[in-house]
Amino acid sequence: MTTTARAVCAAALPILLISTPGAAPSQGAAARVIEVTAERFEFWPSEIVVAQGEQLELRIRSDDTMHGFRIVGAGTNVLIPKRGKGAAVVRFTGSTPGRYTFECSRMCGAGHNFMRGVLVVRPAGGETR
Ligand SMILES: [Cu+2]
Repeated sequence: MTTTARAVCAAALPILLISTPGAAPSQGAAARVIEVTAERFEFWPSEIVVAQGEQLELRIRSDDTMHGFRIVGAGTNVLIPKRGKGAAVVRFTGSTPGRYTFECSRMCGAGHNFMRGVLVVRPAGGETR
């Protein structure tokens, strides 16, 4: 089965800038893909951890109705089609370490305001080797 609707948002974020640090110019600069499920009233996983400079591609699907996915303060806001109608794809590079809240941006019911999670950008070189 393939996705029917695919909203691709190559997010240009003030906080999570799309930038490739002048290293690895290899063609294999593939983003790490994380499948995210949205359903009343939560995202799973609700915590997404990315290393600073790492490229990430979130493929967000709904398990029920339409939802939204917004990264607070970052300008990212996409619509997640309802179950079976495909995924919303958000790509970005975590350029600035920190914790960023993401939340549902489309009213989906009584628990809408609690539908959120956190995106953690870990500083590079913090705990390697
Ligand atoms: Cu909602």
